[in-house]
Amino acid sequence: MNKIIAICVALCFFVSCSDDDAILPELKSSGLEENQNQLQLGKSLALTPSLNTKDVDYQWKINNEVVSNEATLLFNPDKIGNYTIHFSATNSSGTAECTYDIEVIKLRDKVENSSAYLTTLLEYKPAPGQYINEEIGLPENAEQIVGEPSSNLLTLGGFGGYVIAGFDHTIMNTEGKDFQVYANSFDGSSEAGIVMVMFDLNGNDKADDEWYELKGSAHDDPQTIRNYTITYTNPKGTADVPWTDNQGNSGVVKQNSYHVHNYYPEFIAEQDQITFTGTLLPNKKGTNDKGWIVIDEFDYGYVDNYSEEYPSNKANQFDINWAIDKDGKSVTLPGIDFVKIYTAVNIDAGILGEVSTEIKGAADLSMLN
Ligand SMILES: [Ca+2]
Ligand SMILES: [Ca+2]
Ligand SMILES: [Ca+2]
Repeated sequence: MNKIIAICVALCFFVSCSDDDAILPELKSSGLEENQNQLQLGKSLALTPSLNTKDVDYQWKINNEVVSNEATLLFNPDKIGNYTIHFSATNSSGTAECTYDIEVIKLRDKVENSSAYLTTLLEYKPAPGQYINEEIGLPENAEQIVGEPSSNLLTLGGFGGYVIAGFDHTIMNTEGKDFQVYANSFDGSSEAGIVMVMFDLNGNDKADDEWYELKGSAHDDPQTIRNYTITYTNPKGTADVPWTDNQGNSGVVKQNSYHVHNYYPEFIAEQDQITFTGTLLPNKKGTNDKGWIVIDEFDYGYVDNYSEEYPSNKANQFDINWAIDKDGKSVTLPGIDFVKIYTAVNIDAGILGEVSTEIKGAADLSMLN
């Protein structure tokens, strides 16, 4: 069971009775509303179970420690985590009990000066590509995805190349789409990238929690390959970059005459080989009526993809509810703090070179007009 979506209802019952004169204590309600199993750190929760009698001794325990003998517990935790709260009301006739499971989470709330856009670049590790080691494929350029998007691009190279960046607040998972990623797609040039998202569950402002893939429209396509792995070898010079994958295929990221230099990223730590793993999307390469190479779009759910919402936003929009875990199961996240975007196709587009996702930035939709 996923911790985040754990549905923890209050379990209430009465335990024993005797033939004493006191009224047997009975719970009318737990005092906990539905969907109240999550509490934001810094907020408090008043628990007042309603009983048929006040002629009882109250006891509250938090994680097995007695903390109060009042009728109401003001739960005011100072740490995130999972709490088991136990209530009992006892008199000479018996006991009524109630258990509450509360998950305390920390959201990085929007404040007055919060930015709608990415505020922190955490990692840029592109795969080989024709633009790598030149302007739009250099680490000093990667910072340009922070802040309001400009005309500047960041290329991620071939399959698996990625960038990780963060927002200065938690983007809440609201009804419908929650954030967008800016790119340079146009009709016939969709270079699909997958978005992974992370909620700062441990509340330490660091991207050290779990990544969840956002599933797009090709998720159930039989040609989509999850856990696709590719390894590129550095030719250490101006030459094609060889690759092998875990499907028994091999090939090269081919040199072209427009970009004459090594396509293997010369600024990453791995200077012999680099391996990337992710979900490989189907190859939508074709030719149009003029005979030009085109890469068709997916319906929704990918970056640098000419889907329906793209032309008016110059961006692809995403719903946090599309998140799936590593087994492909849907998860419900309260919000997200970090994104990881990677090129999700392995396509040689001939004269156009390898297909590589480009991005310009990302934004919290709740903060755009
Ligand atoms: Ca949403
Ligand atoms: Ca964290
Ligand atoms: Ca592009």
